Amino acid sequence: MSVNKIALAGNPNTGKSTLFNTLTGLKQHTGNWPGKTVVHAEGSFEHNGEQYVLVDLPGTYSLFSNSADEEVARDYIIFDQPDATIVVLDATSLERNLNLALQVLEMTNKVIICINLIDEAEKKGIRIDDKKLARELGVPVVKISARNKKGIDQLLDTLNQLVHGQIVTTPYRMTYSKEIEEAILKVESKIKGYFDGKYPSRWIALRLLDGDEELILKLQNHKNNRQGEEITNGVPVSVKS
Ligand SMILES: Nc1nc2c(ncn2[C@@H]2O[C@H](COP(=O)(O)OP(=O)(O)OP(=O)(O)O)[C@@H](O)[C@H]2O)c(=O)[nH]1
Ligand SMILES: [Mg+2]
Repeated sequence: MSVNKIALAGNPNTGKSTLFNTLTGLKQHTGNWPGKTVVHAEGSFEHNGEQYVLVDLPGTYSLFSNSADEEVARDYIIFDQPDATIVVLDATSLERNLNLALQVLEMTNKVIICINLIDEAEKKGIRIDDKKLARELGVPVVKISARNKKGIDQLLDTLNQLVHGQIVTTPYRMTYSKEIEEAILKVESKIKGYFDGKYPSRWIALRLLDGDEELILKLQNHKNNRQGEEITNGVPVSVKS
């Protein structure tokens, strides 16, 4: 049976680790990400007979690799290509939190928006129209309270449907000016050919147009390391000689 890799992303202090602990209980390992003094927590759980590995990414406000935390979170989504990324948002400051959500939506189709601290929002009289948000963002939106263990079953059922392809997403993507969109198209077609469509080409095109040279080196390294490997279900498997 295959194991589904799930990432938890979000701003600092949105309850990612609380959700992580709720889902994984005591089945977790912690350490540092390779070469970084950034805590890595990984745990596992089962739902409906399905196995999941959950990775608690560092909390960040963006994913532009301006810090070790951002780099770790970005690289995990781009290179490890989880089966789903749950973006945890704070219901009491949605507007600020949606910035990171939009960045994740540009990187992958497999996203669930999880609005946490819904109990706090209710206390403050904030009402969130999750259905409207889901329509506008093109991905499932689930409201939870990780601390009070509310909405967890719905989150897990949504996750189950997403990893089985029963939910098809159409993530919201920013449209830029005509000049930028033309430049994206040109760069994107080259990227698709060069990387065999393995990475999110529009997102890479945007990063390259932004002058992220370090990303080019990383992508090249990743491509070279993958040569001689066969990819099965998104997981590299060494080819037997
Ligand atoms: N009221 C309420 N508080 C919550 C909920 N979920 C988490 N918290 C609290 O929010 C605070 C931050 O939670 P964490 O789980 O540490 O947040 P985090 O996203 O892992 O934070 P970083 O690791 O710093 O990015 C803690 O005090 C939690 O107890 C919730 O559903 N309701
Ligand atoms: Mg945490």
